[in-house]
Amino acid sequence: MSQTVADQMVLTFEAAGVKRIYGLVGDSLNGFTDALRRRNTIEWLHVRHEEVAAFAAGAEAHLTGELAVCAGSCGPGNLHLINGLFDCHRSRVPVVAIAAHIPSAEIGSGYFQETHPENLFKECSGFCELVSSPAQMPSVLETAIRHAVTHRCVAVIVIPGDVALLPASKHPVAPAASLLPRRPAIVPAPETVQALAAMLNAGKKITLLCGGGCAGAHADLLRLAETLKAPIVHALRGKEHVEYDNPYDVGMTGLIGFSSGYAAMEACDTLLLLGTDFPYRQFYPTGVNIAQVDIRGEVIGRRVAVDLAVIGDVAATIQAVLPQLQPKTDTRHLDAALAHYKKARAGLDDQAKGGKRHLHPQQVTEAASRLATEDAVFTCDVGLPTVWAARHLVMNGRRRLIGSFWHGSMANAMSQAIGAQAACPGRQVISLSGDGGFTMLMGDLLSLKQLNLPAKIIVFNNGALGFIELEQKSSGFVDTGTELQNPDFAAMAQAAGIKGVRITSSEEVEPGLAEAFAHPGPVVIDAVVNRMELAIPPKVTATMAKGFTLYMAKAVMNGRADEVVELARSNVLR
Ligand SMILES: Cc1ncc(C[n+]2csc(CCOP(=O)(O)OP(=O)(O)O)c2C)c(N)n1
Ligand SMILES: [Mg+2]
Repeated sequence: MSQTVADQMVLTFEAAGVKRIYGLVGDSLNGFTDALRRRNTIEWLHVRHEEVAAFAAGAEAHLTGELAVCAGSCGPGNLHLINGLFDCHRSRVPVVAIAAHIPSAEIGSGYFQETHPENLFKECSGFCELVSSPAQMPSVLETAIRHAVTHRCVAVIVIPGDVALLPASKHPVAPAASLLPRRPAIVPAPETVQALAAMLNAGKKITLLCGGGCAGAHADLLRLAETLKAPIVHALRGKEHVEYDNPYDVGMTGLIGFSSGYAAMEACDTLLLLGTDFPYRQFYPTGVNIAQVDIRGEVIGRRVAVDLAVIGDVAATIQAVLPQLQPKTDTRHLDAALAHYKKARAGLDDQAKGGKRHLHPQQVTEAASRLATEDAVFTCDVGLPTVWAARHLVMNGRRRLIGSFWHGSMANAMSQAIGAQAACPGRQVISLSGDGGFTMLMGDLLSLKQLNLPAKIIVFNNGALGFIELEQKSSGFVDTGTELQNPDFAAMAQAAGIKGVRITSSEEVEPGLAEAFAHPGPVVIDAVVNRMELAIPPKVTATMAKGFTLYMAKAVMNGRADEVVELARSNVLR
């Protein structure tokens, strides 16, 4: 049999080092999956929902830094990829998606399952093209791959099922050295480095805000902080890269951050933003000098007015500027920030202690962090699980943390755990799932068993869409539509042939997690946690207090006085 376009696609992915493709089969995709089956070099990981395939590919790309691939069949099949792809695109991880398409002769006829993927995928990709002929395919796929790895984004190739089955063109398969160009180091211009040095030398109280762009720059950051006697605040995406082994760490800022991170930014006279696009304007200080370092010049200054824009890698920029810095000796700003952090940290650690009356999610997270392996991969669902992860997971430079930190979609955690576990079979993978997030894409619990992925899924079973409930209460709304009536998730897992562990009290946390982590296969840990946890962010404390007062008044008026008492009790009498 002569080589088909689909065969050629498989060979190209193989050359690009792709080990597995996540997806779900369908008529229009059969040519491709059959080519995969015949060639037998790339694994087909079939999931129950295409959204999971996209999240899983994104997690693989996040962990490995390499290209990952997902695929969906025509119409609804690839439409289901979209939410997960938005997450990949906004998290800036290299993913190629194959969107199989209806028969080429029918495009535009209003055919069964017809959509226009080039339009649909436009917003969640940096490259999206329709392949209409065999001669066109190699160049489109190669460009998609180069686009994804160069810009760390999603690239989509739309291909009608019949085109995939046509004989391939005579185009040779590109080698890896051509498909996967290495990103060069970006060093800022010499006059920019001088201007940065001048600003930092003039500053008396300097604070660093560090984001995901600080990956790989830990040692450089510490040298900079030491030279400047500067506290290091991080945004959530910076946590896995900057928080560990860091004597200058003063915590996270932002809506779900804690007070010391916010205070260290408020107290400075010079703020240096390093590899962060931290979006919340209200958390930036006013009336201070600000320099921002990023590899993408276009994102500089879009959150806060900056005095100096620096295009460069974080590590390369620090290395360039350090020789021009006069080491500072005054440690008062740093000392104050560290003292504040110590207090804030103690308060948080206190919340993670076992409660007498309730099982607190903070305790479960802290114990999971303590009992997990040194190179564990954690994923956390959007909602309160992200808050607990940000505050109670301890990173060490080898552990990883993946969430939906830009797109902010629910149901990311278990889906990402699937990709993380598939890409790193030897590592412990722990999903911190909300009961809302878990049940949203619960069908793919079955994939853990079917694909033999031993991920540990901790479900924070608080019987509610908790984060939103908290938001509603804190803005003075009486909470509506947030109740979740759940089954016993551990029993449900058992019924599906997956180990289930149910934890209902503080004493059961350690033995329950230890048992789950020791199990060689997948496990669902149903942690029945307190519904009414207060996770009050720093700057909004005052407004929240007002909101809570209003809420309580409304709740009392609505005959829910018991709840008000319970809320107060469960947070005071832990
Ligand atoms: C797909 C999607 N739908 C809705 C939301 C809005 N939202 C954000 S967090 C949240 C609640 C999450 O509930 P759960 O997973 O149970 O976590 P909890 O906060 O209760 O721990 C909702 C509805 C969202 N972010 N994504
Ligand atoms: Mg919940």
